[in-house]
Amino acid sequence: MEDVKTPQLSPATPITRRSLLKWTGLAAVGTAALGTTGCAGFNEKEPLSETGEEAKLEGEWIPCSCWADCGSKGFNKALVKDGEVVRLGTDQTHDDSPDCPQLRACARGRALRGMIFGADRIKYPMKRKHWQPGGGDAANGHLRGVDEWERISWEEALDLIAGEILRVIDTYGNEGILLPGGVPQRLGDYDIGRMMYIKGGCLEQTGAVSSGAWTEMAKLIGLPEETNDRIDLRSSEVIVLWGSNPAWSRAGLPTYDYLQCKEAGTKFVCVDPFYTPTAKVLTDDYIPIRPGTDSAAFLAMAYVLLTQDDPEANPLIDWDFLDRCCIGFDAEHLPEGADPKMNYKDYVLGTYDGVPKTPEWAAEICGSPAEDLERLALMLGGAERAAVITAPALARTGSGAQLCQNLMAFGAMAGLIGKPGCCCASDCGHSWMQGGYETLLKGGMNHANPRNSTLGNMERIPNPLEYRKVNVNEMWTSIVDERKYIGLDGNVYDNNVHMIYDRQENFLNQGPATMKGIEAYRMMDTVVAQNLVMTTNCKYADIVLPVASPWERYGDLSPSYRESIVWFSQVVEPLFECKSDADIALELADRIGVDRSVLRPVSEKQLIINMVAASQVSPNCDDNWQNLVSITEEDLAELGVEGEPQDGLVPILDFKRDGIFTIERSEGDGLDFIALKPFRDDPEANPRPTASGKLEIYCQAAVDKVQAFGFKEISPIPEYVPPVEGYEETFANWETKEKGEFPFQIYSLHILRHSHSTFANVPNLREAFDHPLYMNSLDAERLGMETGETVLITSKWGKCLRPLQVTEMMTPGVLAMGQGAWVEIDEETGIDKAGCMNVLCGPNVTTTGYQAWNTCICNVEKWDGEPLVPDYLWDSREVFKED
Ligand SMILES: Nc1nc2c(c(=O)[nH]1)N[C@H]1C(S)=C(S)[C@@H](COP(=O)(O)OP(=O)(O)OC[C@H]3O[C@@H](n4cnc5c(=O)[nH]c(N)nc54)[C@H](O)[C@@H]3O)O[C@H]1N2
Ligand SMILES: Nc1nc2c(c(=O)[nH]1)N[C@H]1C(S)=C(S)[C@@H](COP(=O)(O)OP(=O)(O)OC[C@H]3O[C@@H](n4cnc5c(=O)[nH]c(N)nc54)[C@H](O)[C@@H]3O)O[C@H]1N2
Ligand SMILES: [Mo]
Repeated sequence: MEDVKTPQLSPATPITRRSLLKWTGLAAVGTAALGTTGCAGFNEKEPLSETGEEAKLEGEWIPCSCWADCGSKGFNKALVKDGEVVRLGTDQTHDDSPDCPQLRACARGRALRGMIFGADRIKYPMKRKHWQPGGGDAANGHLRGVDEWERISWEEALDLIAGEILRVIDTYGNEGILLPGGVPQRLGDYDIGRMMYIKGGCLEQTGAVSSGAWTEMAKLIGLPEETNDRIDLRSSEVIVLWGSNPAWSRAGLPTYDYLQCKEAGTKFVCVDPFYTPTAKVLTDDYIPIRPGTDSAAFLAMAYVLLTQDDPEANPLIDWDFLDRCCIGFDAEHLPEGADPKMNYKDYVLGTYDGVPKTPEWAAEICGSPAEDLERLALMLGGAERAAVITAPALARTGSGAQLCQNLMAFGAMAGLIGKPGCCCASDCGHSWMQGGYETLLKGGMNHANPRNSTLGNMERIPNPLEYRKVNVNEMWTSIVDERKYIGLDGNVYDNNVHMIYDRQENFLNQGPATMKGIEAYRMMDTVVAQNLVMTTNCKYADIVLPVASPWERYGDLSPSYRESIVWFSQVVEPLFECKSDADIALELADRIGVDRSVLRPVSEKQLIINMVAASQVSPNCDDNWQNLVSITEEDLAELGVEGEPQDGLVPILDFKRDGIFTIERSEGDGLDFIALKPFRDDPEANPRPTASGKLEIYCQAAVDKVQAFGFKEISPIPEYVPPVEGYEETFANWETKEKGEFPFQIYSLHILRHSHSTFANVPNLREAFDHPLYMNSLDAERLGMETGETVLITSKWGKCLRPLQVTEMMTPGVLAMGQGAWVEIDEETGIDKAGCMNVLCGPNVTTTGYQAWNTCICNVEKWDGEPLVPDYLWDSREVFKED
């Protein structure tokens, strides 16, 4: 990866013991849990023993896995000695082998100490100096983000928050309180959220995050986000990684698994705007493409198959599958009442619109050479064993809905669905879900597996205002501009939000249009944020509460891979004055008149044990589910919880000690997962959950669904639709190819430095993994720009600075940078110097309301102000410093 690394911009400050202490914040922490520190490295407080054997280290190893919402899911453990974490370790429960690899921790998991004990850790409840309750001028909203902080007591903080909740509900109704956040959350979700639901509801955000358009389209058209599992894929002749960069965004095992495929003879092709680190390791063949234009490429490949297929001499199309398993491919396979002209085949051939979707037609749009698209189509059409695996990134574009349908249509046509070594799917962004939902293990928790939502036996309470959620793309504009939004039920509502309560997310930073978000925050009566560290939403809040991290609580249960599950336990006592989300909710509940026994019928410990007890395993992958853990009366007494004894595969206390359970896999073990195989084999017996039971290349349900959302319209068949802020909009004149005010496309990458905005403050990770703006050398030459210089990026929505990385690995005309940096606005110029991608991304509404970060346009200029200092040298956001 050295060639994509930004050279240092100024000589690095030598790392002294003092500066290391300052960075990790360890020196500042006064609790016994932390103690003194050495300088061997931020994770290694003690040098390895002379022989290097971990076993010789004293202390207790406690499973302490990382909870960040990231694609990796490695396993972490902490060596705790005298109440201090002295070392981090990883999975050693079994020998490492390609078939049954250890779940090694990634760089971010290894940096957990730097975050948990770091300087940005929030220590005490705080109030913004010039904020007063009651709304109006007393809030001094314009000072959010720049005001001073005062330390206050928990009593005062909770009384103020409860008072504001009651006042806002009283004055504006329950929809006066907004709880942002679009990612399914852990236990925290059932605390403040649950409290508000019991209290009559609150306004929440809607709009798919990770999976983009797939979230709705997968159900409507019938193609799940499921690839075949890692061992089956070793039998593929070709795997096309169509915009997928596991070396960065699934930093656990997926790249290693793909290496096993390569070892077994699989050829890799990569289609991506970026010649990624994954492509460098795996691919024999690379095809560039512009963001948001993939549908055009798939249509062109379909054109090649349709025009060159010869069922006898050169079979390229799986006519049998199209006939049995799909609707909408041609005029003979349309649902009743459909316009016979509206079919995929005639659209591809241009029969009615006069535009044949040839490779040359596509090349002009997507920038991929026409001959490459033709070559790839011929490689895939009718292939014995070939897979096209995309990242969800492609569906996080303005034309993501069409992309989903196009991928499915091409895959069905080429015969790549439902067979060993074949699949055509999005890999859904998380290694623990690779191989689909057909896991061999199901944790008894909520969002791990849709087949089990016991939530540790805690009854789910719905939000009474569920039907009117505000779409994330309108969340800030409906406060700042229109004051109206379209609810989930399709009705238009007034935006009445006067209070924002931020919990386990950082959506001001992570949702589109951060600058609009800051404006919206500044218009509020009251903003509360509770977090571990001083994230963006805390910085712009009025009251900030310090939260105990999962290391400081009873622990949590987390799926880790198709065949592994992790249970991690408490490592240290809560730091400073931190409290868990659960305890904060209970104390607020008392103050706002919510019954704490309904809010929290069981303790956190009991809840987790309930989930562990409810976890199940299907070791033979045959739907014969068994309990994961056995429990005896003695175990219950030892754990101090209630429950029933049960039989299971592992004694519960062994699982608690080891923290990880893995089903050993081997080739030919019969546990492979092949997506959609039962459906291909017998579509009548195993229908898809679509209106027709088949894969819907013609999908009326999608038309209806999109209409119900009220933002856009969609065709029933997969077309190419230029997205808002797509390539086409970089031109003032498409015909003459004269560029416009925003001549570049820019898109986000999930980079190794952080998991979204989590870990983005850890200096060691900032230094280890840079965060530049990637630009092709042809563009740089034309603009007279060089690697290392600071450049100014301007979009319709904001401006930010970045050091430039000139590279041949980015498609010309396309720029990219990592997402997740904590926005750092210069109040005088309004320019963000941290490189927060959402300063640039627009709140552009999409078909089904998902977020379209990867279609954004911008300009880039030389910067004549002060050059950026490398961000690992920046001050922390520590508020109350302790010497
Ligand atoms: N290190 C790290 N890993 C993570 C995360 C993190 O924050 N940091 N987040 C995790 C989460 S929650 C998620 S949802 C996943 C997201 O995972 P992904 O969607 O896989 O991640 P991205 O980096 O956005 O995109 C992957 C690849 O798609 C390419 N790409 C982007 N847009 C397009 C396009 O329009 N067309 C084509 N052909 N290619 C495109 C990019 O160049 C990149 O190589 O990552 C997970 N993994
Ligand atoms: N431009 C652009 N933006 C993107 C993306 C992109 O590709 N491009 N990707 C998007 C994707 S896929 C995702 S999933 C989202 C993720 O966006 P978010 O869901 O906002 O995720 P994080 O930024 O990791 O923020 C999680 C926060 O929760 C805090 N936290 C962790 N545990 C606890 C706890 O127990 N209690 C409390 N109170 N707080 C806790 C963490 O410290 C952290 O600040 O970002 C999205 N944003
Ligand atoms: Mo995500």
